[in-house]
Amino acid sequence: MSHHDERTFVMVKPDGVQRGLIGEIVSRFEDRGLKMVGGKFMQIDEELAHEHYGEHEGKPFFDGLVDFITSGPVFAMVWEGADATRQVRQMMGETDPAESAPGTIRGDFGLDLGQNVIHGSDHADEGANEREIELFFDDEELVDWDQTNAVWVY
Ligand code: RTP
Ligand code: MG
Repeated sequence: MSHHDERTFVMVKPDGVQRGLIGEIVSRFEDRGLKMVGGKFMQIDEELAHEHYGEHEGKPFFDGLVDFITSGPVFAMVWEGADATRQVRQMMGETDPAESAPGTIRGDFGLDLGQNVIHGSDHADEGANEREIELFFDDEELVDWDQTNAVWVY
């Protein structure tokens, strides 16, 4: 991992899994030159949902958000690359798909504020990427590897 590289947490939400968008979303990050260092298909339980979305506890949409994120399996991932957290957020688009530019993941596939297909660590929230990676993955689930032909990245 070179010095400017970082890791970020990304997750295909239950609506994205239901609609068969895992491959499409993984492809977009691969095409961008980011490197996957962890990935697992899993079911989020109530406790993990509360921890993951703890910053939103008490907000009117919180209960619905927990119900949604626990409604079916997700595909959790860790991606590595230069400025990865911000890169991923740019590729995701805005929280509301209707506000997201065409070409972004939410702009192309998101249905509404709830069913917005993907989660990525917030780059404006210092350390959110590391916290979320730790919450979802054990150290031994993350793989260090060299992408030797990645000279074309970005
Ligand atoms: P996420 O955490 O899921 O990646 O989404 P985000 O950073 O773009 O947005 P955030 O503010 O963290 O909100 C988390 C999720 O809560 C739902 N939401 N609903 N009804 C509302 O006003 C509202 N605001 C947010 C969205 O599904 C959002 O992804
Ligand atoms: Mg967020």
